[in-house]
Amino acid sequence: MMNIDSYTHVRGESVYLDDIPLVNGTLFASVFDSPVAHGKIKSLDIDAAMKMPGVVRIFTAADIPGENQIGGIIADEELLASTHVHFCGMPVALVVATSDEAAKAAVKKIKIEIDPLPVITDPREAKEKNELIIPPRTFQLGDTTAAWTQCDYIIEGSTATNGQEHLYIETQGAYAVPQENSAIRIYSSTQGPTQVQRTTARVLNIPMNFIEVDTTRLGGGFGGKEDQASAWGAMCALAAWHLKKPVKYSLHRMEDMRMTGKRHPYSSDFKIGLNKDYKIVAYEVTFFQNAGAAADLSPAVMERTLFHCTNSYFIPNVKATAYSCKTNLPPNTAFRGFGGPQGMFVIEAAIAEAAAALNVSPILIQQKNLLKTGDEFPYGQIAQSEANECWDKAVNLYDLQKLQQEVDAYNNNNKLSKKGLALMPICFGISFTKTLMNQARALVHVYTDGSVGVSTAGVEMGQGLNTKILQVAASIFSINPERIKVNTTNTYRVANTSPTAASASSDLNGKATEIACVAILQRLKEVAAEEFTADISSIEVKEDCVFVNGKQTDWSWNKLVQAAFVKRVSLSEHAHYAPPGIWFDTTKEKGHPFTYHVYGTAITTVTIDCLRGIYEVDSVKIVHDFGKSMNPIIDIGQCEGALVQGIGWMTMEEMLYDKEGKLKSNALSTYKVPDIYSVPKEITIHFLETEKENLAIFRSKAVGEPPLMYGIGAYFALFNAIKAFNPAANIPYDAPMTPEKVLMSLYPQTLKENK
Ligand code: MTE
Ligand code: LUZ
Ligand code: MOS
Repeated sequence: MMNIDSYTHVRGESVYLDDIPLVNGTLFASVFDSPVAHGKIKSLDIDAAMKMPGVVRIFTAADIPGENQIGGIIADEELLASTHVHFCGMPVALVVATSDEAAKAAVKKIKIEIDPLPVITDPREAKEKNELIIPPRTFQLGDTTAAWTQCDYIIEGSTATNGQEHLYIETQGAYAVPQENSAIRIYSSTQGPTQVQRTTARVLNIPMNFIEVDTTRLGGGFGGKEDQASAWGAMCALAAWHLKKPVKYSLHRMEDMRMTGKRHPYSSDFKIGLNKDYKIVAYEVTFFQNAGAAADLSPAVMERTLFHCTNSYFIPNVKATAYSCKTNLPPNTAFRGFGGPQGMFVIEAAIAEAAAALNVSPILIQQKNLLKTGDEFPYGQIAQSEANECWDKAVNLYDLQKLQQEVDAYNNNNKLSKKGLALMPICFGISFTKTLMNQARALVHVYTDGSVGVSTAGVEMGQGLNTKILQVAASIFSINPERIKVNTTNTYRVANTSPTAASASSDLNGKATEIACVAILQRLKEVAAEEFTADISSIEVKEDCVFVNGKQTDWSWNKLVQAAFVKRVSLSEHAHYAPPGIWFDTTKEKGHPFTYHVYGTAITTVTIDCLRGIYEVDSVKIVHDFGKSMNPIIDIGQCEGALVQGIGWMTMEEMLYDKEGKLKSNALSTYKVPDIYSVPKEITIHFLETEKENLAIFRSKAVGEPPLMYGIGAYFALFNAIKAFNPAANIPYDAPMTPEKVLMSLYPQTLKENK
């Protein structure tokens, strides 16, 4: 089935936050944010701003009736700064005016005096000064200390991966509309409607049942709206509550880039030990996560880094420690992969460094250490591994030997242009690592004309969730998909929802939808059984008709639904799903946190221009474990999109804060993302269809995040191309590998001498 949103998308009719028709009298908000990364507020002067045309009111921390607090995991983040600012871009005041332009103009007139305090931007410096968000955590398997003596080779090194701007096409925003009895409806561009509801209730000190959050769809979230959409919802609600008027705030791109957190930069140290057979015997790694100025989701992101620190390899002795370091940057947050990619980069760098030291191909070390079914992850879960299947399929299907020969031949024949090739296996755990978050609900109504309405906890953000939900309902009822409508995500219809995240929303919400539809279908079958005086087991509903003992009757779906209604049988169901069998004990750092894992392998080939340092990705050839894909068109789209987003993070997206904590890459003129010219010339995706245990919905597997990590392959393919030009190159493991860095690695001596 084609994505059900494509029709309105191509006609420009899809509704995003900024397309919602405005209620008469709507006011517009804009934030005044801190120009300084750390300091004590001496004075805030809003007099000139208040006198600007169209300004209605300016809100500060003093106007908050409830708690001035938006921290989810830890209560450490104010909605509006009261006495101190902790990062450049921290909201201080909220201007409300009769137009967006008037609000923006007034923001410029606000004056603030701040006594500066020391600014930290580097996570290692934060760790030295004991500025930590939470105490460090360590995952351990075997005994690394004893294992070093069994190693024939021991290699150490350091790595860094930079942050990444989400760059959802639709910026953050919210629209709060007052209702009777002081209730508030908030339209929000959020992945977590319940999070917006909960945060607003806390800020306004009103109960959650007075706050309705409604989300039609997002123009992208990528994790950036998992937690960080709440602030704008709460601000609009704060103003609407005081003024009894609708208030809207849709951020401008530069406001969004300046004020919101991004993917966490990491700085890491590794030590890897191998034996003569190239088996990895021991691995120690320390992660320094740059959390920014408040916890946000950093503790959970840090945890997933630890979970994925060995990628798809089995290593018998592992010790992985992570520090969540508090710096004066905007609080960093969820971003597709959620700390997993950062952990995987380090083990891949360790393997590359070991391969260079031992003068063998990294491919040999990767292949020899792939996870097998029955192997234990450092956190105690036993692997059901598809790693070898994906790897072998990729090597054979795409003829790795021939690809490598082509690269070598090209490099022998070309002096100023070199090719590089790298393999990137992935392994990603599916489930929120916090077990309680793995729950979802669906509300299904069959109307008396036979049409069906479905509401779930899931948010459509371009990933095709609504199409998959519709497929579930159409398949269980066996009716024409056109009879079904998937409705907006709304906290009055489905309550206490987890954010749409962790790639698990089709699994969880699809399953809840299935359970609701099966329950309704069962009641409908009972009605048919009575009508045809047949046993319920002989009744089938297929293709809009009722069948008895395999024979079609003259009862259509519509007739069945009407008969049920006349008999006063419920045509509605609210269902709950929580995946069984998952748990984690943080006191032991062991458990079975993931329902299952997703595997895959990518072969990436690149060409670098050795005069200019610029490069192209020639091809990425993937074998990916989709389970039994519910929707191959959507899943290919997810795979391609995630891959390109991963390549962007690894190669060109260069986020830059200066020493004062000011974002320099603050617009699309200074922050480069992949465009049509920089995507791989070829992307081939082979479906490894596995029909194993049904752990998700209809034997499919989650697809949203895992393919992002194939992008890491582009970094190492570039690395290998540089080595082909300059075998002595000492390339730092410092992503992204921008053309500047490629050039520096090609000619380190010459460039130094010319400086
Ligand atoms: N695809 C599009 N087009 N837009 C998005 O914002 N977010 C990604 C992924 N794919 C995203 C996307 C992220 S971060 C996640 S966690 C999953 O979609 C969430 O949706 P799912 O659980 O339905 O896969
Ligand atoms: N969000 C979250 C996530 O809260 N917990 C997770 O484990 C997770 N994983 C991936 C993406 N978002
Ligand atoms: Mo995705 S980072 O789980 O929103």
